[in-house]
Formats: sequence, structure tokens, C-alpha cells
Amino acid sequence: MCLNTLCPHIQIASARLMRLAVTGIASALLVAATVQASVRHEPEPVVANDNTRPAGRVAGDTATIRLRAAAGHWQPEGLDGPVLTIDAFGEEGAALTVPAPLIRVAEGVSIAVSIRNDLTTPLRVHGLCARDGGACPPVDVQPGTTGSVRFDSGRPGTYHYWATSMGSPIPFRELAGALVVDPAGHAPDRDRIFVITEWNSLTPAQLGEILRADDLSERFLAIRPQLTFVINGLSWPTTERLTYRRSEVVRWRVINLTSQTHPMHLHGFYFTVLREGDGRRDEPVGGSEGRRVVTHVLPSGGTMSLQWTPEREGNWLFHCHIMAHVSLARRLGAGASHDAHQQHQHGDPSLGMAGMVLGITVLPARNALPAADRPETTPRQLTMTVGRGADDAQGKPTMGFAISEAKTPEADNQVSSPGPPLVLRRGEPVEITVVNRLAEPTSIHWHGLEIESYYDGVHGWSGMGPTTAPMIEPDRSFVVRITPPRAGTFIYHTHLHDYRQLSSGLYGPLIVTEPGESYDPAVDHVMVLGRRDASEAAGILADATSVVVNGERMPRWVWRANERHRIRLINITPDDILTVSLIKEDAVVQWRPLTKDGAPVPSAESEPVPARVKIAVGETYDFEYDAPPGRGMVWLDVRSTSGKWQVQGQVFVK
Ligand SMILES: [Cu+2]
Repeated sequence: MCLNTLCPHIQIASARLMRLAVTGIASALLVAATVQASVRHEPEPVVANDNTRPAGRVAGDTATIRLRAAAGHWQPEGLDGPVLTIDAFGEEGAALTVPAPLIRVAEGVSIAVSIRNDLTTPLRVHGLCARDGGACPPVDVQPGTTGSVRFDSGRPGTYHYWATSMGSPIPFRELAGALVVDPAGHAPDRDRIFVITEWNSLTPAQLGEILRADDLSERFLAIRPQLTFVINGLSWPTTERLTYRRSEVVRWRVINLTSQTHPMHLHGFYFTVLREGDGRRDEPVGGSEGRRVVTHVLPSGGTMSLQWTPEREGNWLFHCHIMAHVSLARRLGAGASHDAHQQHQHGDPSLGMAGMVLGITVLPARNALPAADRPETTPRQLTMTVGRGADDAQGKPTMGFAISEAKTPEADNQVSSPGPPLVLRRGEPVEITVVNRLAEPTSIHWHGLEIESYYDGVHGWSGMGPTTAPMIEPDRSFVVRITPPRAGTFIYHTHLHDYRQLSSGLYGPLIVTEPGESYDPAVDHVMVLGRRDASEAAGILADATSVVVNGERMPRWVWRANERHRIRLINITPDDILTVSLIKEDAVVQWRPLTKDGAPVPSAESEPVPARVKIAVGETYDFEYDAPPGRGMVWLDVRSTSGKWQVQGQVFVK
């Protein structure tokens, strides 16, 4: 299971890649030893590359790009942050950059790239080849020499190139950048390109030792390297702040040049994934419609092109939903003291997060008319009490929620952990008074809901200008106003990036029904994947934790035979990507995909398929399952992506 900072190493250790890596590193170290005396450059400053300016120059139908690789000093957390010594690319005559210089040409242009290696180690460069379906051999450049390569653009799309001075078989460090081919005859989109890269404190020698070891996990634990993920060379809260006008169309290309998978989540709005790729190919997604999501999984080496329209003003976030990738443990500088209390401090610009997070501010439209007065309707009143639950079977404290249909909480409110379904109706205004009965502050995010910024649940950020939402302190309350515009399956959860709060049960399902429909738990089944007892120490997720469904290790349901059932699957574990299947008599049954993140799936994908889905943290999926007549048993099988069994639930059909 890829839960934590061990992941790069587990991934690299797959047998085929391992051989490659080890030979690469061995030869790298050998050559470095012999040439070190002849090539030595002082590290130079590295600047962040916002990917708005293509490298090189175009003359006729040829783009000429002159790259160099050298040692640099990089400050991903800004000038007050720590200085990292890294290998980086730059253009000849310009500063080194992270990510590497942007290669962007029109389709049909021939690309001539030279690569001067000012490092003391050989460099292997991947991805400098035509995107035409052919092979893409790497280019090796010895220290102190210049290599060159010339290739045609190939097909339009979002691609990448990357290099390693450590013999890594996958993009692993900072020598990596975007390669974009625009369609011939079209001016480039007014888009933005975001390249996610990763850094860790391993030296090539340490990496080589870990890759060669059988007990690589233990070795990694023994070294405990620092690790961080950055967007366009910077770590939150230093990442670029994006500003858009309401109703303007936003187009992004996102490229994952890390060893990890990242489920990328946008607050407050759907985005439509139009294309995705792996660096070599780039293909349309979901037919002509694209795929409407609030979270999209970007695998290692993966790319996506997406579009969204900010319809509401205020502050929003786009971030990886894996807590280990955005927790304060990813902060390298002052935040090395990443105790939970730090994120509770008012005015802390980190919001308790670090690494791969982008902040977005949506301003009013240029010629905005004053907002029309909303019709006077009395909102439905709900109270959501956040409190301490009963201790679990191991005697550990839990946290949870109680929801009541009134403006004031009932005195004897018993919280359930995780929280009960919060059922709202499309188009019906509701006021939820969130009452904090914990001994610590919290803040609740309404994941996937198209909501006003102020109520989005990111304390110190949600809102606009000086008016941002407060943390909900103990014995205080916060009134949230929501009018859900869409029926579907969503999530409420603590937005403190705190393993303890989340894995103690501060999450629950949020269901929006169509007006006039009611939520019928006899045929409408919520399955919330969570994790119990998770905690993070020095960036390593403790092992003694378990995946649970609706809070249970062995959940059970009784479903009516010969009836159509709706399954609402939610993953709100801290860090997991899980494979969920429905199995009957050793065979996967059929189900019909209905929605992803609350939005209908593309019509081409709504046919019955085998009941197996990979679901990452921050995703929801709805399926329809027709229970056959007669008695029977269906198993809910939940596994990690490596196939390790996590939860087995029983569905009694009768
Ligand atoms: Cu991530």
C-alpha cells in the first residue's frame, strides 16, 4: 500500500525498474568518481519557472533550445526558506529553473535541443522525441560534454521531459519540465501550465543503497529523509496566487513529474477533464463531454488538460487530497516544527498545509450587474454538533457528529463516528449551525458542494478580502448557509490537515436529493471509506491503522432481493487509493455507473460494467446494482492498489 513517504521507494523497487535503477546509479557513481576533478561548478541560484514563457527561439520551422544542467541552490519555500542544493536545468545564458524550461511549439515544428552537462555525473534525459507513437530512447550526456537531439513535434498535446543524474527510472527529482505541442494554425490557448515536482533529501549514494536493499522500507525509515512536493517550483504558501474574474473560462494543463499519484481536488467548483496522457500520448477523456469532477487522479508521469468556470467570488484552493502530500510535515523550513497547534494559530498563512496547494481568488466579473435580491425563503434549520464520541473497542477516543432538525442542539445529542448522512435537498436553502463541543478547534469543509466561498470551511482563507471564515473554537458555533444546486453524493469533513481529527471520525456522507425525493436507506446505501487511528510522525504514517467502511472493519448490510439498489461510495481516508469490488460466488457482479463526485458520468460510460472501481481520497462514485431474486450473499471487497486486503463487508440479499 502506498500510504506515505515510502511510496517512491516501493514503486521504484518493482523488479524491472529496480535493475535499471541500480545499473544506472552504479555507473553514475563510477563515472562521477573519475571526472569529478575536471568538472566543478559552484551551485548557482535556481529560480521558480511559472511556465508562461517558452524556451529557445523559433526560426522558420525549427525551434532551437539550448539547455544546460548544473548544480543549483533552490529555495522552494521562498527567500526565507531553507536552501537546497539540487541538479537543475536552465537555458544557456539564463538562470537554472525548477521546473525545467518550458518547451512549447506548434505542431509540425522541428525541435533541436542541445544539452550541456555541467554536473559531475552523467545525465540521462527522457522525453526528447516526437510524439508520433514511435519509441523514445533516452539521451545520455557525459559530464563536461554537450549532447544534442532533433525531433519533430508530433501530435498536439501536453507532454513532459525529464532527466536524472541519479539513475532513477521514473521522474524523481527536479530535472523535469513541460513539453507542449499546440495545434498547427491555432494561437496557443490562454492556458496555464502547472508542473508538479518532488524533492527529497536522499543523496545518490543513499538512494542506491535503498534500491539495492531487500528491506528497503526499514532502510528508508532509518534514514527518514525530508520530502516535499511543489507546483511550478514553489511550495505552499509560497506558490503562485491565481486571480480570475467571475465567469471567465480557466484552462489548465497539469503535469505530474513526481514518483507519486496525486488526487487533485478543486474547492467550490467542478472542473472538466478534457484530455489526459502519460507524457508520450495525450487523448480525449469521456468522449465529447469530458469528465466533470471535483477530484481527478493524476498518476506518476501523468498529464491532464482541464477547464472550469469560476461562478462564485472569493478564495478557493486546488490541492492534492492525500494528507501526507500537503501536511505541514512537507514544510522544510520553520515548519519542521509542524505541531498540530501551529495550524490553529490565527493569521498563519499556511492554513495548516504545505507543498502542492494553489490559492485562487475569484474577483467580480468586469461588467458585473448588482446581484439580484434573492427571493425571501425561510431556510431549513439544522444543527450539526461536533463532539467526542464513545471510546472505540480499543479504548481509543473518537470524534463525530450529531445532526438535528432544529436551530439549537439537543442537550443529550449523541455523536456518531463517523458522522451520519447529512441529507439536503437540491434548491432548498439550509442554515446549518455547526456547534463545536470538542476541547479543540475545528473547521468543516463541504467537499464537492458548489457553495459560497465564506462557508467552504478553510479557516483564515474562505471568504473574500478581510472577511475570511474563522476557526470554530471550542464551545463556539458557525452558521453555514447552503443552497445545493445539484443532487448527488458529497462529503463533509474536517479541513484541519490533521490525521487525528480525520481518523477519529470527523467525516461523514453528504447526500443531496432531488426535490420531492426522499433518501431511502433501504435501497440507497452509503459506503464511506475511512481510516481509523492514523497519525503522522516525522512524515511517516503510523502502521497500526486500519481502513474502515462506515466506521466498521467488517460492515454488514441486508438488502432486498429482486430490487434496484443505489450504492454511494465515498473515500475520505487520509491517504488511500483503494480498489472496491462487489463479488458474488467468486465472480465480480455487474453495476451501472451513475455519477462521479455527484456529476453524471459521460453517457459513453453509463453502461453496466464489472463492479470494480479504483477510488482515491476525495472521490465519490454512485452505482446502480440490481439485486437478483432469491437469497444470496454479495461481498464488498476493499483492497489497496497493491492488492492487499483491507476490508471485507457482507451484503445479505433476501
Ligand atoms: Cu498527492
